[in-house]
Amino acid sequence: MRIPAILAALAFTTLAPAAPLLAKVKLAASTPAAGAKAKSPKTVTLTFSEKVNPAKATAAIIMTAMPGMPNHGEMPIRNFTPSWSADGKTLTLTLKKPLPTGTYDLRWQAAGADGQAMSGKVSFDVG
Ligand SMILES: [Cu+2]
Repeated sequence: MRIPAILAALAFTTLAPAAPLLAKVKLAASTPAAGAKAKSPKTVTLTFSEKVNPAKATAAIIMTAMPGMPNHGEMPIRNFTPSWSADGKTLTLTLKKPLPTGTYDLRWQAAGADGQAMSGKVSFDVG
């Protein structure tokens, strides 16, 4: 069951205190948000809790399901261009074509000031 895990993740994000110095980097926000249903997004963003090292950051958009395909498997979406905000906290993935209807995992890895690579994922739907 996925919804309680998503709610727990949201609660954690909301209740987490301000990051102390050299805290592990974590995801502060994303668009689409975890559990959201988006309409044909053409950009996907990840905002981290602190400035991250762009050279050590990765992001992948994986389509995990789509209507009418029971055994879809994992399908990486590669037609995007990454760019960073001036403050180094937000990564924007600009897609050449809007995401089609389906279910997606947005997987990330990033390291902040402490150099430790952290990772996570955001699951959302498009339709
Ligand atoms: Cu697909």
